Amino acid sequence: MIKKFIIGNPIETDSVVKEITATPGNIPYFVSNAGEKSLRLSMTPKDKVYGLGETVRGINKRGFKYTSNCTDDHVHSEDKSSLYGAQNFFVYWGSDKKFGMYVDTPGKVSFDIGDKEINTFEIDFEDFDANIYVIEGDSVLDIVRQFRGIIGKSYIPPKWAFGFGQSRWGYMNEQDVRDVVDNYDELDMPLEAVYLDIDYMESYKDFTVNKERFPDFEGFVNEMKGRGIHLVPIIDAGVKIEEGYDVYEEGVKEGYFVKKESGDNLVAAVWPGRVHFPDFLNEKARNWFGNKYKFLLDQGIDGFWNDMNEPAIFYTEDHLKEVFEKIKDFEGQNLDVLSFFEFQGLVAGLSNNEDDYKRFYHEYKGQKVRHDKVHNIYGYNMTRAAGEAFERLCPDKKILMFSRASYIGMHRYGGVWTGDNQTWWSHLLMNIQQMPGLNMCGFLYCGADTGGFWGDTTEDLLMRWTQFSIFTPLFRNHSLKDTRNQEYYRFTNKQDFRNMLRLRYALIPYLYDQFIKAAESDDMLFKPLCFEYPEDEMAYEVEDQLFVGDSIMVAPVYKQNATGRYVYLPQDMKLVRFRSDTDYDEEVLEKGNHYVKAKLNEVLVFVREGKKLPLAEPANRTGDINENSIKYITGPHCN
Ligand code: MIG
Repeated sequence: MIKKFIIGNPIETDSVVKEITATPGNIPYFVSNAGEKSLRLSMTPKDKVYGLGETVRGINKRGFKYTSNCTDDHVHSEDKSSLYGAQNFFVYWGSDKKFGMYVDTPGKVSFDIGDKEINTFEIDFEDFDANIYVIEGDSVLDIVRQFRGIIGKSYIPPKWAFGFGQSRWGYMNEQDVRDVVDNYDELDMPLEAVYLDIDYMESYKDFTVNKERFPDFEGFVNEMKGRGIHLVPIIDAGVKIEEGYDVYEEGVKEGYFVKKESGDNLVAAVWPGRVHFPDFLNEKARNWFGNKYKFLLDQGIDGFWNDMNEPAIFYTEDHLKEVFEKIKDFEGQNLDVLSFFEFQGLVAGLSNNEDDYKRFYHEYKGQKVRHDKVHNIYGYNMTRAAGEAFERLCPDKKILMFSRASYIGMHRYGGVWTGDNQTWWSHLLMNIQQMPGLNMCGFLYCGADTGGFWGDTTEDLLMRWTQFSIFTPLFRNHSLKDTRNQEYYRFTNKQDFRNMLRLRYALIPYLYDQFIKAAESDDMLFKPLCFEYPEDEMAYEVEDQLFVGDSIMVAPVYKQNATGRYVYLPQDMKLVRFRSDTDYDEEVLEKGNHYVKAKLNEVLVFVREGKKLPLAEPANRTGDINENSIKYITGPHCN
């Protein structure tokens, strides 16, 4: 059962697609305090809170404050309240209170779940305006299903998007890309896609291709297609200011860019230097920008990733001017403890500055709205622009699309990747723990930069990370320019990596099938143990194992130098220790705790009681997997 409550005068986000009549009166469970712009609830120590999408820390969100405020911050340490996404849905699973809540507001909102006061859950609003949906149900999964039922079906990518994608910021030209494909092919390693980062563009201009680096782009796309490889270019939110550049000129002429109070287009800077930001909230601008993807679609491109759409801002021209002015005052002075840090902060504070988000306006649903009031739906609407355009331009074809910034509602148009992580073991664990929260909020097609984006990866970290990523719908190895190259063929144990890639391809029929089922039935692909075993006290303790679909549980090794790990089985299961799709040992283990060995080249999968895991004979491309080759590994008590 779902009830809607309205606080103040909310700005609509189009995230809920089902018409629900608002119930007058107070929001249940919480005490509302309009003066403090907050909702407050007393928790008992055993109560649990799940959800909130892509956030730091564990699966049970208690013990920290999370702020929905799409942020370009690449240091996802556990003290960070805001990452790239804003997904305001959670399930409260307490001893006497059990409910789900979706706080639909496009501005900033914080969920303090026992941070300031250990047993108090406080939702703090920047503006006390929101549509609140309260959902009652029999179980966490039932509440999730009901919630997903009102936000519309999750995006389904083409099947090839379950193949493996190699990426790196630093592939400069077609030869770099060709080399990657050659290397994978030579070692007979599966590969499906190569990602094109900003260097494919001409001067970082969206919907252009650098002619020197890719002299015949369409020909190159076809050459790759002939080899079964998809090229997936990046698209950035900012549009370069440059005379003669059609996207810039049309946007100016039609008034499609975001504007300052004065009515002038906002001048901000990102990769190309000065840019304007398209007003994705304006329906006309959204249609216009969406149609621009045609430039690449027409050349055979069938997948994209949308970046920098929080939006990330290096600086705004106005703020930069102010800083240059202020800096003069510091010249020739004795910079002491206070003045030095103030001076340093002037420049450091230029990028992604909160005040800059108050300098510009959108034309949203016929109203002029200041950006900070709708900040969290900007990236969502960029991806919506693309998704809606694909429906117009190529209704019969599925296009791969995922985004960095997100808000609930965007899950209908694309997936997400979790942005710039680090080459840290803790970020492998974070990747594992973020998946259920994302799934709860409708984001099924997701994954992280396997191996870590910032910093130099190590072979063992990449191996363990890969052993988890072979289960995530988006499986991409991506890294930052000038860090250690981390394509799989660069390492000592190439055969082990090849085996893991082949295992992924053996699993694709299962994963895709389970994905489609989850999308169609508003279910989750990755489930924490306690969602399926709510009566099992121990299951609530386990935050590093997940069910993947109906048949299996994974227990990734995410610690440096570990040669095994403790695993909790909520029921009898069959352990399958995979070294490759054909080389594995099996053992039935009883419900309870076990220490399970896993060498660096071994991945642990547990087949559930009464279930079967289908494994296909792998191929190097998704389209070459022969579904008739499927064999089954059966769980215990399976007939
Ligand atoms: O801030 O396009 O998260 O994946 O390689 C850097 C360059 C801009 C950020 C993305 C990252 C991508 C990078 N981009």
